[in-house]
Amino acid sequence: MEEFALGAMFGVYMSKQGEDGKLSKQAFLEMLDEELPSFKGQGKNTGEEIFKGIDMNQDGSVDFKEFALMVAGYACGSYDTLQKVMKEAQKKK
Ligand SMILES: [Ca+2]
Repeated sequence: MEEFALGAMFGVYMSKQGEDGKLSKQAFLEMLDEELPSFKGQGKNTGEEIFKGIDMNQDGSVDFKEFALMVAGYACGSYDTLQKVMKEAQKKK
């Protein structure tokens, strides 16, 4: 999937359920199921686990920065890569 498409997707789900430019956990899980089944399907990671990995500041929602990091990880092709990307991002904070 193109990264641009992922960005557009974020906008759609954000307007649907998010608030203040964030995706709620519920909206995020819905998006995973509907748009990115392969993201979950390729590993043993559940949507819950992926959400926890992505919600860096642990506020219970995914903001655009967190989403962008997910896209970067997704573009690299695997959840393992994504976890590395997230860890690096956290170190830099
Ligand atoms: Ca967050």
